Amino acid sequence: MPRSTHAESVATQFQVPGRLVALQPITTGNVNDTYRVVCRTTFSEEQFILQRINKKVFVDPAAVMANMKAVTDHAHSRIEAEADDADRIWQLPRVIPAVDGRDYAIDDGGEYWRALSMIASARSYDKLSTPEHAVEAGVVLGHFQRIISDFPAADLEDTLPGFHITPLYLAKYDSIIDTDEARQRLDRSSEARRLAKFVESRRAFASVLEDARERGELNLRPIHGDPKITNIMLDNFTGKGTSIVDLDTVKPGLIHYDFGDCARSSCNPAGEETSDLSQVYLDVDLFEALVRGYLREAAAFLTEADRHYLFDAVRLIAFELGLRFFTDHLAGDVYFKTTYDGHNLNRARVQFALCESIEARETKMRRALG
Ligand code: GN1
Ligand code: MG
Repeated sequence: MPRSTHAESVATQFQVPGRLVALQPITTGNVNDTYRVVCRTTFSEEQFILQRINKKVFVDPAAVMANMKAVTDHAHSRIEAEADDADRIWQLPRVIPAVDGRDYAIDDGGEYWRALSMIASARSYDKLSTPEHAVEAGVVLGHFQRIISDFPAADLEDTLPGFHITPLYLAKYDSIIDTDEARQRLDRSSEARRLAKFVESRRAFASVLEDARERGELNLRPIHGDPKITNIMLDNFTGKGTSIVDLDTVKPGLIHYDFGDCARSSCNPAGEETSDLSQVYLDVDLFEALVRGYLREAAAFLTEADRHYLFDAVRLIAFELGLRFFTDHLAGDVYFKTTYDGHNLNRARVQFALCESIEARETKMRRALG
């Protein structure tokens, strides 16, 4: 059965009133399959997000959903409690229960699906271009981290062991680079060989955050895990940040992974899918604005040591994502979805170019961080 047929049969298994009218694929994610579902009754319409959880990546989908449910319940009550004093209406997707009461439904093929409420009258962007938008991206990330900062990280399961632990991605790379598939791909492309050299030249830096964590300078907290710019929603009516979505990577981690991922995706005006490396750079004005927005919320919970490592986090997460894309290219594109040959190689080129640009702007970026 094609996946969309499964999607259609599973779309009616959640507690949403009405009959199924439409099922539209949303193609932006690199891992899960996502659809917008429209259901109608005789007097109203309800839309929601339906997602097939990629079991190759998330081996325990039920644990992913337990994390998502616990953190969103907590965040919703914090949002409610602060609503009267807030400068906007904050939104956050709600996990919609299946008809049997579980937080997911399983289709005939054993695939796990979840339903999430839609964020009303808001949209996200692949890249950003104005400082105002950057401020909003920073505020949204800082706000989310703040309202979950008092949720005990120990109550969350580690649903993606090794996620954002750069030395482990390096170890994976080392195990792939010697395979026949990788050697063939390296032989075929001088760009691939150039990227391999890039990895070697940054090897020593890869453990900067994990070393700090081992020394006790940084601590595990609940994190979003994937706060790239496409996961941050702005209110259509006010232009203000209103929500962060894509909550399946919520788990214990370093808040630095989040800050680094948000900054590297927000402050590269070319976006992560460009193939024109001359357009890829870290825009310091956007970064300065992002930091301003972020600190407005995050100053309340960041320690001195946390702040010290924020620059390294941006450099590291750009490097790490490049390394993950490059490793996947060498492995034959087994993790990230691709739409053309060499897609992951190109994505890696972009992140490594961004990493170099971040290095060149270190002084200015550290100044912006205060
Ligand atoms: C993946 O699936 P998506 O697009 O939300 C990846 C992130 C990467 C991102 C890069 C679980 O996120 O870590 O930063 O692609 N998610 C997972 O676009 O690996
Ligand atoms: Mg994601």
